[in-house]
Amino acid sequence: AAVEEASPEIIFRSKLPDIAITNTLPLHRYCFERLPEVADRPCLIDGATGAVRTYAEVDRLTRRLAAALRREPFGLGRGAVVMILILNSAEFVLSFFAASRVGAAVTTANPMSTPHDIGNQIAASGATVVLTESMAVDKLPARDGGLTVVLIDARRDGCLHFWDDVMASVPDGDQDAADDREFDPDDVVALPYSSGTTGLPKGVMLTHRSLSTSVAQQVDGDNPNIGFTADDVILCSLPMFHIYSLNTIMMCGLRVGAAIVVMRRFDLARMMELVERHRITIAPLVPPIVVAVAKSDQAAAHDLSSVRMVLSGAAPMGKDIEDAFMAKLPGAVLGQGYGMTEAGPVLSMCLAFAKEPFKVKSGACGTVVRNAELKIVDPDTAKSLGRNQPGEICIRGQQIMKGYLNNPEATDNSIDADGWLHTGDVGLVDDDDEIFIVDRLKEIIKYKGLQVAPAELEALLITHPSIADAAVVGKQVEPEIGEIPVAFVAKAEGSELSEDDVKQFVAKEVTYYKKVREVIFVDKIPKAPSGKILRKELRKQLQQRHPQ
Ligand code: 4UW
Repeated sequence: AAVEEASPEIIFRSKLPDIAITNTLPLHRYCFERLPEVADRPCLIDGATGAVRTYAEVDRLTRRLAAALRREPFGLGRGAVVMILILNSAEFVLSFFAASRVGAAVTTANPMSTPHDIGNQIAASGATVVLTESMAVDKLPARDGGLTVVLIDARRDGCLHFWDDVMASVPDGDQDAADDREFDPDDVVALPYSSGTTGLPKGVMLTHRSLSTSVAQQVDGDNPNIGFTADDVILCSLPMFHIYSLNTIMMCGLRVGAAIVVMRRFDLARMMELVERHRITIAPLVPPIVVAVAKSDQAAAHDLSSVRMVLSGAAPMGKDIEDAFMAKLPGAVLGQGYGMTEAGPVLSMCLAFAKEPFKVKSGACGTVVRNAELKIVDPDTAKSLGRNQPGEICIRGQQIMKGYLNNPEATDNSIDADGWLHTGDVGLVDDDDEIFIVDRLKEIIKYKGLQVAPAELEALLITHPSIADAAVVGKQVEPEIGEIPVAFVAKAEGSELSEDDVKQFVAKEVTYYKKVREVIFVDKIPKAPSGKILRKELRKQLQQRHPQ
């Protein structure tokens, strides 16, 4: 047969020129590179108390914590793994950068998670130290010497207190000063868990190089894609354990020397109060919050005029929501970013956020970030597609993950031999280089922007004695939520199982956002001969039951 001529790939790039990126520094140094200029400026502002910590203080405390983490009983160094199981707080930020300083990787988790999920992640990541708070400490696995636990907000037998024991153990002046210990930019520094395109959550290895590249792609250069400055006051109401907040708020905010207003957790009324009180200029949000603001009648009661930029991402947001929101905050620019944990995470960002902004369309989720390549691939033929043709979005660049921890097979299924990360998202690039996401090939369900892995719920469901087989798919609901997990259940013979029984069985075992919210009983789960669940078929069935 004739050798087929390789057709040239169609690659999309940013409208912003590439820049020189220094991505060989340890991440903490990269994020604090402007320290000399911003030392006395506010870095972290506690939303609840108003307490302010300057850049110099945050740097000093981070060094002190790092010094403690190097000593007994921690003895941490390069290659160690630390779990941060804390809601948004200064302690979260200090712990993250102290771990980076000692060469350790941080695995982040939701303190609202169940003991089962937390235990799994500790075991899978190999974490030997957990920094946590009272609300989560009882969910940690029994400790037989293998785990050192630090509590930020209480004293407890068998745990060290963050301030009184750990920080206090390092005399002033004895803090970690060394900046150039043995280090490789390809060392893992963050290890968030994500299910990616299929299966159970896996450890996503993000390195110093990948994260500093991603931060640079967003906020560096003469015309940064997101024009954050040291004068900005950035709202941090999204959970730092999720990559969106960790990267685009925390790391990018620190890199530019901005003030970050830390909310322990999201609350609409409190958020508006804080915007007014601290004259917040940047509000990174997710679509459910954008909708809540758009619908809220409290918005008029607060002076929100300081907000100049509103970012949305982590789930789809339609043009109608954008338009309703803009009517409430006419002075702000609203735009979307598109991220995926494995992509480092930002693939594309709205160019209306640039220092010299571009005109953009509502409903778009930005243009591919600079210093990266994006292509759209036909899922059937693997050929790259031109403009306005939907296909699987793929991204290549130094920002993407190194791979999944201890899982070369999943890594190879996700990053191909040419270095392209396949996202499992279906989208197109239009004539103005703007990206529109139109569908999802992968299994994940996004409940209020948080990942729900169907495989996890399916594995749980089939442990029920009255369930013969089960499959879980997402169903689109109101934009305040996005999608909910729906379980298709085939009952065991003779079983009297009810919808409520199934819901309660799952609710007892999983974190709130992973609950099964609807149950459909079927005779059989449709499967391919290989045993793979035919999710498309189930989604079609859902649509037929609830025509939109
Ligand atoms: N539109 C439609 C979007 C969008 C989207 C994501 O939980 P993960 O792994 O990761 C994220 C990260 C989001 C993010 C990070 C940094 C940032 O600046 C920003 O925008 C301001 C967003 O969500 O889930 C990844 C999956 O979530 C969906 C998509 O399916 C993706 O693969 N997703 N953003 N704008 N869908």
